[in-house]
Amino acid sequence: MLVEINFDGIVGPSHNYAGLSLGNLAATAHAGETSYPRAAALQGLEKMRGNRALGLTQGFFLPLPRPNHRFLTEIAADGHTDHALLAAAWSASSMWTANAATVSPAPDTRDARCHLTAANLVTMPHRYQEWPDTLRQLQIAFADAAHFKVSGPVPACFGDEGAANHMRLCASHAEPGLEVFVYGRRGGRFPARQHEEASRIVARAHGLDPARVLFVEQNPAAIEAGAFHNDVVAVANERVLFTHELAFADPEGTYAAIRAKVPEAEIVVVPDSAVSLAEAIRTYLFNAQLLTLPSGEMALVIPTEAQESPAVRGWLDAMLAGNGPIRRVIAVDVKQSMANGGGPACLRLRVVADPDTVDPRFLLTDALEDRIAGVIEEWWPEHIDPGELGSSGLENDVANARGKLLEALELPELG
Ligand code: SUG
Repeated sequence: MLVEINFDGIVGPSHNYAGLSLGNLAATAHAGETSYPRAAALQGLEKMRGNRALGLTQGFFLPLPRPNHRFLTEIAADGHTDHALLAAAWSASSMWTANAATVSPAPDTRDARCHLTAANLVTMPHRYQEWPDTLRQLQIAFADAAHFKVSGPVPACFGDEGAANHMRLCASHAEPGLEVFVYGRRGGRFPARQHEEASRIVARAHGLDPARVLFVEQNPAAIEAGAFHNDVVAVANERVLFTHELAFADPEGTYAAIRAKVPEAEIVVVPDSAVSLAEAIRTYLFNAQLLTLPSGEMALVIPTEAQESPAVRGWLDAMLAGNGPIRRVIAVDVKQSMANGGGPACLRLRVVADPDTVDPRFLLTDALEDRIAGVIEEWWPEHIDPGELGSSGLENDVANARGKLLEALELPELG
């Protein structure tokens, strides 16, 4: 039985605000602030708990080893190394698993397996170093080769940021879908992190039917306004696309192409006059989880920042009063992640699969929820000042905390 499983990244014990992502306005605005890794990880866990309580299958990925000694060796780090580069080796950025890989479920692929291609994340040094450890984790979680094909990244000359720039529209998760790859045009003020070439390579490698694939250009104005990934301004689930009016370079052409291929598509467009692009990006209204509940109804899991915005709240209230496809709105507190530009949707990778084919050590249960919470409460640093990055005391605490989690989850292979 194929269902959508959300794999959230457990926020790592080195979570900090180093201001590393140019073009990600929240991350650069909070550079240098004190972070709270324990609170951050518990907020993430609470979101997972909430989604499980809705009756949904929930998975998770573990934080990667930090500081990353492989990277420190590669850059020949020494006592004079630039602090930002050093901080890159400490980043807990793998928590945003929407950037871990691009996923094409079995109904869409030529060999009828679910394909996952690890994202190379080459645009940002702190993210580029994620993929080897991410790939290892994907290979363990999805080791069942009859059902999954896990692949390494596309060549590093093309930037690929994974599922954050990929949407799937379909009548229901288990049926063939239209896969929409959204890329940015290079040359603007901020980097276009998803390159068209990378998207096309992934689509070919996954064996997608060219008739059920679209390549869509992101609106350069959206990147300029801080939408460094398309999932900051649009999200899709089954037959519904929920998008800001200014998300795509050619919105009408994009909607028409989607409707031509998925006749049942319902496109919910939020006009700029109701919620400006700046407000959408500040509040992360679109970085929501759009979920199909067991009842068949759709719910939108938004960050509290969106809930608290009068413009967003007004628009959502009107939407709920109407008879559109999204019937519930649920607000979650992921403020620690939000301050680095990561909302509810950044924190999860969607995989349509039969849960029985996934390594059960990556699937959340009541017992595992308690076990993970116990480890976080006991071992995750309460706070980190960016100046502490590089200290051996913090290094021991971070490595020890992660080690305790691997032990608790019986995943020694990731050590
Ligand atoms: O890649 N922030 C992440 C946020 C990723 C959000 N993911 C999605 N939109 N799917 C990024 O920009 C900030 C880290 C720092 O500055 O310390 C950071 O990496």
